[in-house]
Amino acid sequence: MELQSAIFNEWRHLFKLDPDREISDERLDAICMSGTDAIIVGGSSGVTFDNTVDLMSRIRRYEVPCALEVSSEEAAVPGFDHYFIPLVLNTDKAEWLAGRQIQALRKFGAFIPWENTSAEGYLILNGDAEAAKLTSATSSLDAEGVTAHIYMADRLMRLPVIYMEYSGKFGDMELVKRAKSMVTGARVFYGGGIDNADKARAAANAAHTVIVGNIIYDDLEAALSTVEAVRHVQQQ
Ligand code: 1GP
Repeated sequence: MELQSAIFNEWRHLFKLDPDREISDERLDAICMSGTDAIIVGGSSGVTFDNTVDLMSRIRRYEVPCALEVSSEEAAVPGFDHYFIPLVLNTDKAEWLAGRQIQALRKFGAFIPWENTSAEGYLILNGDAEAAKLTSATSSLDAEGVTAHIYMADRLMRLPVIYMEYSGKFGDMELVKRAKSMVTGARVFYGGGIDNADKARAAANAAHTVIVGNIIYDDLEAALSTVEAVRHVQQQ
């Protein structure tokens, strides 16, 4: 099985939709028809089987690829194009790195579509984010700390994706660039605080893939402007 040829290797721009948040048909239509490379479904809390199935079936009316970030075993829903399993790398609480995941694998390991499933090594870098509080993440990493985590994720664990997560806040692009310059196999995802075309461009210059979340719900036009902005940034 060749993980490195995965579907997401060509993805530059993603919209992230939260099953626990309301979105109108009109807004969803605009997002799915925006030209984004894919939709990723996920959230830090309130994600259930029912609200995930509901959102997936609405996105499925469109051709856009759709991936699920499986953050709780109850919300593992079949029918997505790809599955990401988050492993939080910058926490002392092992349950978020491999504990809950192993509990889920005990039950569902034999049913997982492995060829469409990838681990995502998360670095949660905004201490105010819900995910940081939930997982007790050590979010204040300096350049040396990020470097060590990238060695761990990319060289030792050989994870296919490293997700630099600043959810709710625009992050330190120098750290993101550093991560991208270091990786040998992983793809660097960046998400957090992208709410206009300029920030989308800056993030697309720093990371392989940029993820736009909150602004979808707050300012649809601004969200849509990020698609075009990312498309015009050449991948280095
Ligand atoms: C959240 O990284 C994503 O998991 C996107 O962040 O919601 O701040 O855009 P925002």
